[in-house]
Amino acid sequence: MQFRRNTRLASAVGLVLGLLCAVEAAKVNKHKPWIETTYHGIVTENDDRVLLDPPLIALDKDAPLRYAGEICGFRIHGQNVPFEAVVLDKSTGEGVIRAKGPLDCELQKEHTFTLQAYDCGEGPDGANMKKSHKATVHIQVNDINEYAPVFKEKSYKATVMEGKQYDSILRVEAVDADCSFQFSQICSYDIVTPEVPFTVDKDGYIKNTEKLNYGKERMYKLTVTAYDCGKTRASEDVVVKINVKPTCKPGWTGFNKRIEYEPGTGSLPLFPSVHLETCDEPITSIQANIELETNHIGKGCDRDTYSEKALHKLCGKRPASRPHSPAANTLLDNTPPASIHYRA
Ligand SMILES: [Ca+2]
Ligand SMILES: [Ca+2]
Ligand SMILES: [Ca+2]
Repeated sequence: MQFRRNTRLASAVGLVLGLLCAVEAAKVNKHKPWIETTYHGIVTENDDRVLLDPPLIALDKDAPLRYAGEICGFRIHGQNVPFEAVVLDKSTGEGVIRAKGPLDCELQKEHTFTLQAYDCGEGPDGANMKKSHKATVHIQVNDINEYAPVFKEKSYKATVMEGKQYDSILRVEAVDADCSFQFSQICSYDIVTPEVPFTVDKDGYIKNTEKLNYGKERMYKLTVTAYDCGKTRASEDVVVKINVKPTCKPGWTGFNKRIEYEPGTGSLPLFPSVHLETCDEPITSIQANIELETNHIGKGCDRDTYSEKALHKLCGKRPASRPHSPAANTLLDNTPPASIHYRA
């Protein structure tokens, strides 16, 4: 009996001493937690996992003491920071940073804020809790290729001269709303229409691969598309119309070389709608020679036997009329169907 009583007493004393020691030890929180000074993180937009370098671990020299040596939390400082930091393991101080919601790289590419770790204090109530210094955290939001290239114009058109080789006829241009260079840059343009004598380069400049012929094709209609550097094709291809203009030749137009005239019908304008094509070149002087010829001289026409005066009368010549310029309404005098020679 004596032996059993002594054993009980010793156990009770030991328990009390042990508890006292534990309480005494827990009351001492000597050290504040320690974290790195700078962290760099990467998160992909529309994801919440942040890959942190170095990994987030808060150390406390009071470890392995309960409470004082444990990490109870991380605190983020900054306005509207879309991240939170949580403790994964109190005793190792391991934690993670994660996005509170989906991130949009197109809205904001980078986030910077400060982070602080705190230990568990001296007991379950967290009394005398100690905080670490503030670390700076930079987080970069990685892009997802969500946007397709979009052409700036609804359609494009240009006019080219036939027989000419162009370095550039026109430029098509597409833009892309993604936030990264890779997914927003246009890497290539492509002419979708097969077998057309045109190429497009990576900057969107279109040129002809051979000289064009107005007689063969007056207008080309090309469909062009664009790809971003993530190989996403434009949401809508664009139409490019290229008109071929015939080569300009300077000279007179708008007249007939042969004119029928019935004797006795009075005066007849020879060139009522004649036009001098100058091909937009500057003019220094214009010279025009008009020669009228009959077709039937020597073929039984008897009018040559008339005197000039009689011919004038017969053909109804007005006294003052005299051919002067092809552009004016030159009057046909006594000449039957005529050939006109001109020089400009
Ligand atoms: Ca501590
Ligand atoms: Ca994106
Ligand atoms: Ca894109």
